Amino acid sequence: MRNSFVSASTLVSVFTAIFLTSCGPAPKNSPMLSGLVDRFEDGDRSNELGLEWEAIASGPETISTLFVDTGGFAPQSVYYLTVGGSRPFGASGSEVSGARTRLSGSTRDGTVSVALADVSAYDGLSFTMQGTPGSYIVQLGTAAVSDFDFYNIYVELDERWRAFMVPFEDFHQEGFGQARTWTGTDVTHIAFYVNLTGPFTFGIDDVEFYSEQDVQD
Ligand SMILES: [Ca+2]
Ligand SMILES: [Ca+2]
Repeated sequence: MRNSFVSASTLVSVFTAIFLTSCGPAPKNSPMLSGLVDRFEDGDRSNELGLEWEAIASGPETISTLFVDTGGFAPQSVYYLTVGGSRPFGASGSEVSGARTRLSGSTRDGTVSVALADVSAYDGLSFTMQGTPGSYIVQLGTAAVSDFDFYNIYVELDERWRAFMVPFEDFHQEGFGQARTWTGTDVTHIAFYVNLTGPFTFGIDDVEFYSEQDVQD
């Protein structure tokens, strides 16, 4: 009984948030219905909230493109996201290259508008990746951070798929901006960037917020 009540009320708040934000005023924080961000199994470039994955390349000679490819981490996976590009030798930390998906905001055509994602019910982010051997950055953005000093973790990849489960407390600001306490109530984006330089290709799949309780059940 309790479960059905919770899911019904969550559903109502998400719908409320979608309609409220399309009408204008300050975005509200809405709990994510499920922790799932994307497994790419529908073959498109929109996440489960309906917001797009975007190729991000900032800085001279920095290139990034993305497309949905066949395969993935799990044996039953049909699709995953491939990111390819290059990042010049000596590129600075702000010259990023990779992929980003928003968890708040609107699509360009205005058909989807999502309030700030409240993931405080979850304990961390899980995802699977593989890629050109080297170091990569996985980033969580929040509305409280206004100077780009978002929360990062670093992972080492090679061509083999690997599954990661990273608790929120392992994500850290770099320290060039103002320190902000992580609340999980105002998440704006997830990004996957290369930390290596040179040409690269990497894959992303199974992006999901997890709770320890669900993992143990
Ligand atoms: Ca998949
Ligand atoms: Ca999709």
